[in-house]
Amino acid sequence: MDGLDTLKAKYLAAIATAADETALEDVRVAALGKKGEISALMSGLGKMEPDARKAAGALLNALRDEIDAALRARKSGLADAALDARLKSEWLDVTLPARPRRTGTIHPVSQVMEELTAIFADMGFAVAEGPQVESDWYNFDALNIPPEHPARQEHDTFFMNRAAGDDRPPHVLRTHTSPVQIRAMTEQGAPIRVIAPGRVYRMDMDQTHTPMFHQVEGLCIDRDISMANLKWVLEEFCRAFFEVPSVELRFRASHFPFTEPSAEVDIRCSWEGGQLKIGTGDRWMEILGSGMVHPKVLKAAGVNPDEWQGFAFGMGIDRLAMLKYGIPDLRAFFESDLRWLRHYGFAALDLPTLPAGLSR
Ligand code: 2NM
Repeated sequence: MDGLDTLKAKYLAAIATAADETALEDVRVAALGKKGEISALMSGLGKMEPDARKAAGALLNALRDEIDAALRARKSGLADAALDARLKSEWLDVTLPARPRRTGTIHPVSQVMEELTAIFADMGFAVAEGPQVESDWYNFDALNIPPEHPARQEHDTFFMNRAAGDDRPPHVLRTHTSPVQIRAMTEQGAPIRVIAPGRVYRMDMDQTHTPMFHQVEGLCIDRDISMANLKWVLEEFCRAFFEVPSVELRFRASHFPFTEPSAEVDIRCSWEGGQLKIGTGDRWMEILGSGMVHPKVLKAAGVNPDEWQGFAFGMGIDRLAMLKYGIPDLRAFFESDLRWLRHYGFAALDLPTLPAGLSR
């Protein structure tokens, strides 16, 4: 049994240098397998004298246990190393975005519509919608605009075609969103508080006009609503929309067929170094039209003017967007130029809310 130390050294070295679990298994089979070297020595014990067998058996058992322990230790070391290698090669950053960022953007008009909806919702106004092709009754008659009014004439209004022989008055592309408010009053009655944002159409095309543009109108009817309520609502809107600490508004007497009295509203601003600042300054800029809804308009919408009264106002959304976001050319709004959209567009999913800040 003198060769046991050599045997032990040989197997311990083979175990230490086995490159992977397969090589290690080969070493185990060679040493401790049924036909392995140590197993063979153990089978030989039977032919020995009892005393010699006892001594040799104890030595062989110790050698087998030592080799077995070394095999197990090496095996768990190789398994750990294999797992480490796998984790390294199969590593995946699950926080990476699934797709490239910002494949599309929110148009400034949509952004401003979301902003003003959030502001007016906070003041209790619901959003109302209606058709873009309207009857002339909803677009004109109900709003106290008589047939001979210049706004009705061909040069302002888009008229839809009628079939030959059909001599009913033609439908029109709505020239303002007021018909939406007539429909809302007719359906819901008073009291009512709504805004109507949307597309409107007028036959006009130059530096500052496009045949389709966007308007928002507001309507608030209750038992004792006055111009004072109108002024507060408009100031609150302008302060929130332009994201400034305070604004000053000026009401100028004006005329609209659907309101009495009527007022055009200017906002204080400054124009310094080519930079427009809204809210304070030594200049005034017109931003909207407004007034107390005419009794004839309330009556047309089925609301009793002896019981109810209130204000209405209207302003251009495209112009609001140009003022707030410093966009110089109105016509670029509707050209679908991807470079323009990427430049002036807003990140999708960044919806404007009052608590988070409208435009961030
Ligand atoms: C404006 C100016 C003044 C207005 C009136 C109505 C309705 F339907 F209630 F009569 N809606 N909007 C209104 C009033 C619109 O735009 C410059």
